[in-house]
Amino acid sequence: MRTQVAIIGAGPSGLLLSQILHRQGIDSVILEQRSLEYVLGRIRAGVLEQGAVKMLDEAGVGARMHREGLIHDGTELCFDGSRHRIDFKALTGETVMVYGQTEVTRDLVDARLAEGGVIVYEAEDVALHDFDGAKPHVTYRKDGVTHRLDCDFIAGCDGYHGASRKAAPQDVLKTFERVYPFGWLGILSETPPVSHELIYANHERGFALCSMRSNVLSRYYVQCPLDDKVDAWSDDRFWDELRRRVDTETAEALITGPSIEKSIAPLRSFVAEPMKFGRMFLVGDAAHIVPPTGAKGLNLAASDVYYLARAMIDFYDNGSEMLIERYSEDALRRIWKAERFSWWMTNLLHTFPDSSAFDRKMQIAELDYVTSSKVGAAALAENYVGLPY
Ligand code: FAS
Ligand code: PHB
Repeated sequence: MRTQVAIIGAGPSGLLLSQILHRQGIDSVILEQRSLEYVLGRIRAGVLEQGAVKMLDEAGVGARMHREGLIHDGTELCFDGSRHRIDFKALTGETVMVYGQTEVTRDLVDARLAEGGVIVYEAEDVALHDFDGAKPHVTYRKDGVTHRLDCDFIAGCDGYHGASRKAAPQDVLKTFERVYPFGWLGILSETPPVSHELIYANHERGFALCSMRSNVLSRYYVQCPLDDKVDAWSDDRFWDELRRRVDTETAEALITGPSIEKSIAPLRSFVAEPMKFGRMFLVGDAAHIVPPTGAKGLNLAASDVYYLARAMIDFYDNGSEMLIERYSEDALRRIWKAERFSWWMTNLLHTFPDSSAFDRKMQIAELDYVTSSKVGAAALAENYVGLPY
């Protein structure tokens, strides 16, 4: 089998890249190790920057997002027992879209399949070959049969644990990492959100976040120890802890209900450089991870796809390799600024086991500054709504 672009991974990166290339007449095949049901069952991101919204519109998959998504003009920071609003729209003229990654993935899969896209689910033992040579190709096993997929390019969209970064020459690859000493315990509940915007709470007991997927589906998180277990958290324990970490008004307004999903996610900052190895490119979580505090993970995947799709289209339309050669540099410039913002938000809002009383005072002073200074609030707002591509 042959295609122009072999894409490994049918998460948001792989699907969005395939859909955008298809609309420019460039064919691709996506190889996904899991089943579609498994991929759709993962509860992940919730907030889209305008850049990602534009990418989904350009990919022709924005209709349901605009129908069902929620436009948010701002967010609230809760500390010292009160909430303080950051007005994105007034400070930047921009807003964000609240629309779950599960729905983004579903919309992209529907579009790819409706437009004849080839997605091989449950593809096992995907391996990358000769991406530095004349015959880049990928092999994989499906239903016990080994297949070879010849291609011009390989896009490694296979996430943090994927095969692509592992296939890169390890003497060339440089990685940068910060692992945080806590995780996020998240639940999904079929209850109305406690507020019409997100609330990020800094409390001495730990961070909490009040988010949502729709007006009838809420998403909440509390910071928990890295070695914590989901089984140790009954729904009642979760709701009690969430109430203790937010302001009184929010705690009293909270409508609780049974959790329909409950999971713990670790937090890390991670970047792999470079993101191009011959004819193989790393995209999205395969190249970088951010702590979800800044809501950047899915949005960085979208900007990587923007840079790579632009480069591939230029190559096929004009025979130019300039943007192909610049992909890693262009993508990393935006990635590092999002890494900084996500690291900053995580340090601002979480309790750290080794924090001193002085460190805590610095956190509260920084929160007081960004919520009382127009310039400070604007700096947070422009990063949250998304820096330009
Ligand atoms: P993905 O990991 O989504 O997709 C990679 C795909 O490749 C997967 O389907 C995987 O099965 C497949 N794959 C892996 N190895 C393979 C192989 N060898 N062969 C074939 N296929 C392979 N971001 C936010 O903005 N906000 C959040 O709140 C948030 N919460 C998150 C919670 C968790 C638990 C995790 C893990 C991530 C979270 N993220 C969040 C980040 C997340 O949304 C990612 O940024 C986003 O999924 C990136 O998309 P992809 O790059 O496509 O990677
Ligand atoms: C979510 O709704 O899952 C979400 C929203 C914003 C974040 C992190 C997670 O910063």
